[in-house]
Amino acid sequence: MMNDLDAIVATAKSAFAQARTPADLENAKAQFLGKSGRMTELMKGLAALSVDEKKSRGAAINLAKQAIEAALNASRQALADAELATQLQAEALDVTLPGRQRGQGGLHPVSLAQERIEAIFGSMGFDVAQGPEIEADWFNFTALNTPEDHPARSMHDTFYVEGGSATAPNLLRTHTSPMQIRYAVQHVKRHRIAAGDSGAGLFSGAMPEIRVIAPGRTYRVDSDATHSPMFHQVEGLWVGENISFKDLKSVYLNFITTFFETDALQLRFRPSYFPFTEPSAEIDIMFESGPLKGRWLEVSGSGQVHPQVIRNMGLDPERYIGFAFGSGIDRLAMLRYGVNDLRLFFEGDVRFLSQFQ
Ligand code: 2NL
Repeated sequence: MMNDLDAIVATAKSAFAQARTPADLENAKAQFLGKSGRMTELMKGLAALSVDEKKSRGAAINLAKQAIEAALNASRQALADAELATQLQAEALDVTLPGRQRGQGGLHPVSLAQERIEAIFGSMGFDVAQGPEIEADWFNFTALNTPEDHPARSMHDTFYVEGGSATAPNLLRTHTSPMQIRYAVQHVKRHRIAAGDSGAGLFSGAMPEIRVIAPGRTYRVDSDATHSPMFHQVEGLWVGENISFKDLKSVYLNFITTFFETDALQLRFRPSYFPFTEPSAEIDIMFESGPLKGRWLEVSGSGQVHPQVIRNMGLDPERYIGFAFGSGIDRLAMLRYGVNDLRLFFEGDVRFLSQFQ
């Protein structure tokens, strides 16, 4: 038979065990050990007993109280342990997981292609010239021997911008050749002054060769799967006293085999027409292996710089002659990286771009 004290101890133990929080537990404690708790009430009851009864009843109550305190401490400890376990669980750290890193950026494939082009022509002694994308009509068309009524000058093909005049409109350059004109004019000015020349008229004195490429953004009113209103071009120019098509062929062949990292390709010149070169030729290549094998691919326009363009550089065409070419960087990048839609380059989709890191 359970006496009244054992019953209180059992009730206290089960009340403590049910406590889910320290606050629950302290409330339960108050019911048994507090000022008006069950044990305190029992102690008060001792006053009415005889000395002998007080002794034995008091000892029994004390034992019960100690049992309740022990159960309370055990429950406090259990709650603290559980809380610690929960906290450790929440803060669990798997030191074997890979670290979280800041995303690694990378160059755009068109920039990668442009860097390769600059390095390759740099190794052949070409300077790299960069300049304005908003150009004057003179540098973009007239200096390049483009007739006043040439269709390329129409609003249909060229983006004209505010700020120019009717006779000298400002436009978005349609190729990077205007930069080569700027470069050539500066080159000629500098060297004729260095040679003690007065600087008037066309220059026919001695001068170091002009060897330059002009890479960069260009703009035309055109937009479909193979044309973007903004695209990238690289033009090359080599002007000296005896620079011929054989130099163009060796330079371009060296460039294209290095760019694509293969000698297994053929190169051909196909007669063409540009206002700024005479004669003019398209340059085609054909890979002898790989996924593009066996198809002629147009990669550049080229030609011997037109005498009028040589004059517009300030040079005497009786002494100076050379070649020029213009290639689309985007198209070269598509061929090199196996991209089949030009628009992928300009949509900014990270899933596409991150493949080039
Ligand atoms: C094309 C055609 C070409 C040139 C660009 C050039 C530059 C100067 C003088 C003479 Cl400064 N010519 N550039 C010459 C022939 C062709 O590019 O369709 N490119 C994609």
